Amino acid sequence: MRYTGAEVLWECLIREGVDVVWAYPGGAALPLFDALAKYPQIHHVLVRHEQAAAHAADGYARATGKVGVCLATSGPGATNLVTGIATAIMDSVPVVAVTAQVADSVIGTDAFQEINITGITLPITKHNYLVRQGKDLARILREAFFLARTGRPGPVLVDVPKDILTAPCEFHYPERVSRPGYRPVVRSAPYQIQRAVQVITGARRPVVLAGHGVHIATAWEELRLFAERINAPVVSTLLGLSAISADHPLCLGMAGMHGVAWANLAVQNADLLIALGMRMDDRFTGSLPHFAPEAKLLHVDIDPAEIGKRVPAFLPMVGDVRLVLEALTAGLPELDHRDWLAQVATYRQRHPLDVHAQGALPPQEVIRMLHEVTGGEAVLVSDVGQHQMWVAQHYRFRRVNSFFTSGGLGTMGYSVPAALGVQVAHPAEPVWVVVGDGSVQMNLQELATIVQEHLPIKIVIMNNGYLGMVRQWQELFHGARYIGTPISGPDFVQLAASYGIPGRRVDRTEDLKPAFATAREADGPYLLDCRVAEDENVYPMVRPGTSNTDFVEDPRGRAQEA
Ligand SMILES: Cc1ncc(C[n+]2csc(CCOP(=O)(O)OP(=O)(O)O)c2C)c(N)n1
Repeated sequence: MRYTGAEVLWECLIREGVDVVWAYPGGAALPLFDALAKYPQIHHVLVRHEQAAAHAADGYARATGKVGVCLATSGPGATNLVTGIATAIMDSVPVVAVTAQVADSVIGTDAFQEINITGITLPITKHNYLVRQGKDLARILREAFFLARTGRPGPVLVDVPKDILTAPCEFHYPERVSRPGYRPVVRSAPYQIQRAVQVITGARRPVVLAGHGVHIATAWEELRLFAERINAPVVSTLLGLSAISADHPLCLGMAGMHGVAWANLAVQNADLLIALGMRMDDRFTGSLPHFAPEAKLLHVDIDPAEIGKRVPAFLPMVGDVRLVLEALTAGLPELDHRDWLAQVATYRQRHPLDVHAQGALPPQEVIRMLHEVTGGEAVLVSDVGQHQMWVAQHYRFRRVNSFFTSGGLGTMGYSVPAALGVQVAHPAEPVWVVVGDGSVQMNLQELATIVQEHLPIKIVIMNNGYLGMVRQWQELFHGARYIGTPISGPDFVQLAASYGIPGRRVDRTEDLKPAFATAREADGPYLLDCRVAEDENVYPMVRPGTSNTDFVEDPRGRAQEA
């Protein structure tokens, strides 16, 4: 049977199990949209901006573990994907981005809407392709999906010239992928497992560090069993949150620049760090020379390039976190770290995460109320800024893989479009978005997509009238000169209403509970515009370049103690 290139593309996507595509049309992409009519099994979501297509595909991928797919036309459509693709590579998210390109015969002539998107995305994709012949299309798509999801996942871009999309095209979907140079190691060697068992058994103050790799490897259960076997506390990175229930007695929460004090102290006083699928990001380690000075590092990652990149590993272990944990737990006896856990408990007693904020509506209370009304079971997407850190600190995730945010790139504008994908992945329950008044103004147009797709997304705006995180740095490090950070916005409740989304403004703590209950009970989407205190800072905070032991706590708390 003969197909056009466009049909081959959809046939390949169906064979890859794709049922939703986040896309925006244009001239070069027209044949793809035209052919889509023949493939009702693929649901096309018309986002309102290509950046949102990439974030939605990313959110869908994080929530399902499947490859997310976005599609854009040539030129500006393709360049609008760039921030979303960069977000995905920084957080190791499997996305296939398809871009239409101008016809092969005019490539290189500055044709209308021609842009070298493979050149632009070379450093931000795991791999990318410009398809030059129709006969290569199926093989390339097969490879693209394979590369995106295997090993350390990441985005792959496939650029397809329009003439290839329209021309008749042979279709043979390859059974196997042949990439001889690409063989991710998934199982660590048995002698390494033995060595690791020895090192872990010999430790007195071990700490497990759970990174995004725990989610990617779906190793939640294995993590819990491992931690319980060795009775070691578990500390998370930002993206490692929700790897283990916050209610678990061994779960300490997040360490790093805005980590909770007791988690940082546990890491800093450990004699062994067992790092699982995390990359020792600078926001996590603080000053490297001061990072966990007494600890040996046992570093497990599927990407050998991450091991020893920032912190030398005493024992490198390349492999899939789930398989490594399984092997380790099988080889380990139950260990007793009563004294160490008692010491960690004193860190928590001495440095509790109390809220000292005054004013009508402290932002931390908004997150605590969100936790209360959702019982810690929400599927939650956060944007980037202070509100993101308050979520990380105050929302106690009880359910695995329930928190989605842009960690590595810190992309403002991520949350609303990513929530589209997360909501499609979780159709049976509402997805909650926590977003600043700055971040929400970066992809507001997606409110229309929410309505068109009947997605019951609940949006909580932490509206402080500032680009709060930057304002905080100005206060602390730039003489409180607030230049470029006071930010105005629309009346978000009225704006939402104009899209057909009901909402409510919240000004006082006592109004939080009924407002959140209304949002939760609402049938469809709902927006809460929470007017939080404008000059609140995120504490604790480790000043950039200093040791994670030297965290600064809320001065109002210290004043109360004195
Ligand atoms: C696309 C993008 N531009 C700029 C920044 C730098 N930045 C980080 S946090 C932040 C402020 C976020 O403000 P808002 O969304 O209102 O959240 P808040 O910090 O007030 O909670 C800015 C500008 C960024 N992370 N991403």
